[in-house]
Amino acid sequence: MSVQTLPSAGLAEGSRPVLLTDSGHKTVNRLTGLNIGVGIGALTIGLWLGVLQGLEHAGLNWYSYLAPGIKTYYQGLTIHGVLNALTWTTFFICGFFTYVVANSLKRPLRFPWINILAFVLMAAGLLLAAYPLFANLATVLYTFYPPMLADWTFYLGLVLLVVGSWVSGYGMYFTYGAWRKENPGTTTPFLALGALITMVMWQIATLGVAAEILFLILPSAMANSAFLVGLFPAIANWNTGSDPLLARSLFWFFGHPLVYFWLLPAYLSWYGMMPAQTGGKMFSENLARLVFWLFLLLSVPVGFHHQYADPGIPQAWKILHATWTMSLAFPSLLTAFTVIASLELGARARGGKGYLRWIFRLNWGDPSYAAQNFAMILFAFGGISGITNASYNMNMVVHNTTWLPGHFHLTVGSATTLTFFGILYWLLPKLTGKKLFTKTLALAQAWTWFLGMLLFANGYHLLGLHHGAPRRSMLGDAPYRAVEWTPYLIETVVGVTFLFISATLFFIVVFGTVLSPRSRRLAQPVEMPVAEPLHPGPTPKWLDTWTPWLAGAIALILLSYGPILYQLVRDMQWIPFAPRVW
Ligand code: HAS
Ligand code: CU
Repeated sequence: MSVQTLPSAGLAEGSRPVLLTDSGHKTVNRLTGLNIGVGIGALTIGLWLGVLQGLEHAGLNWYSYLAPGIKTYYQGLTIHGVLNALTWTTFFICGFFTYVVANSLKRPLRFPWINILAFVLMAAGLLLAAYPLFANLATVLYTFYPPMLADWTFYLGLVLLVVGSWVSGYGMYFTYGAWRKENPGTTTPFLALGALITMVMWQIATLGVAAEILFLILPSAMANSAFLVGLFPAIANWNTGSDPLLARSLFWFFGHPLVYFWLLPAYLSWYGMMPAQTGGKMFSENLARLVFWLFLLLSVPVGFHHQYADPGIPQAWKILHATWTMSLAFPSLLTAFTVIASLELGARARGGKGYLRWIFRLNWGDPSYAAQNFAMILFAFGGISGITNASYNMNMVVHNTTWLPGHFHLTVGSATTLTFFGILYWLLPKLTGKKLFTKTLALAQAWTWFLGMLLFANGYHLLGLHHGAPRRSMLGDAPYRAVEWTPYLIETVVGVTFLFISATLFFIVVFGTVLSPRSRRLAQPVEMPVAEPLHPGPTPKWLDTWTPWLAGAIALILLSYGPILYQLVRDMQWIPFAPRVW
């Protein structure tokens, strides 16, 4: 049995050294595998529906042949959004972070049952939400704006998914608390710190959607259920309608930091792991810590940049949120420069020369590395379109056009998802103890995703910008379709074809690895890549202290949301939910 001990330095008096034993590893690995396995299952269906949407936009409405259970484009679109954007990401992140926290603190989970409970809650939530989605009882898109109303099981499923992810975070906080007690005065390892900050930010962010669902939607949804009213007649009175503006505001209180919940695990890997995969070092570990703290501080109070076009939110609040949004681009710009510097260190150590020629010396032959580097390049474009969205007057041009799906396929669909694929290309061999099924196909997967997303997103961006083609709409044979759209739609369909090939390669690599025979066991176990800092040195106390950052985050939220939410609640206008529109 292999046993690792923590360095004894810094052990609290009276506390015992904690061993990360084989069994501790096993629990963490199993939990990680379970979470990621469910995430990949959701992604499989979600990606398939994405392909069908792409085909529909090219005039090939093939749902009835290729997804017979799916009745309409909009049902497919809802399932695509919920499974890819909400489910794949949340399961992957909870699994990955459980792994990162335990391995970075070199400590077993403090209370493994909490993380097991978290998984059970999330899986139950997913099953519950899947029923109305596939039964066409919840075709309300992944943003589920009132006054559309889905079956109550959809909302309850989402609540369980979110609560499960909170519980997963609690498992991590307890583990951190135990580590902290055993290691007073020791700086929190960067990887664990980044994961914990992300989970705390998520905890705050999800309060918005929890309030929205629990107070403004779920009671009416339950009152609309003949089954529930039959059981408990009194709840029929709960059908009070909703206030769409307040509901949207609470949704976007959550909806924007949601995108950083997707992005920060990728940043964690870009900062703290990727440099090690190309022989580099962290250009500045302290700066990486600062970036994560800035995200805790600024991720939430910016939600109105999704509501620039909403009447009822006074301009001043939109401008305030626009200002914070621009500040929030700053830590991403810091990331761009410092991560590239960390990678350049590696390329030069591998013999790279010149101003730009060193780029060829990066570890492009390793699928795990290449996938993540492609994700970064795509994110440079996605980030620029994000800043365009955030600029109030330019938003008026692109809002609700296909520019938006262009933007978010470069961000959540690339920066996040392609990075997660890259992470899987080392994590999967680590978890299974087997070699990656085929390195060549994994590399081809990364290339095809990169090319596919470039074409797909470019076509969508330009179609939205030049022609105002609407998002969330069938475009294939829409009466408002113009001939000028055709070249862009062809470009996107070529992109979708690449993406389809890429997704197929991904599943071949994943299932091939998991199902491959024991003879493919690795001689040496894979280790989690951990980048060393270029200048190891003491970390300033303020970069390893929660109180000022948390207090700052709460103060900014109160300032940027407090008065306006008070006003929206005070002036609430209940309107009845719409009859089913699908
Ligand atoms: Fe966004 C809408 C603004 C980032 C996701 N966004 C969305 C929606 C989604 C989404 C899903 O202000 C649609 C929601 C819906 O359904 O309605 N977004 C921003 C801004 C940023 C941003 C300012 N978004 C993201 C990320 C997402 C995401 C990250 C997911 C993961 N977004 C908006 C706005 C809207 C919006 C408005 C509403 C629009 C509307 O009208 O409805 C910023 O965080 C972006 C900052 C990023 C950068 C880029 C840094 C670059 C890096 C890589 C460098 C690498 C290089 C390559 C150069 C400034 C870190 C190196 C190469 C080598 C070889 C070494
Ligand atoms: Cu946003």
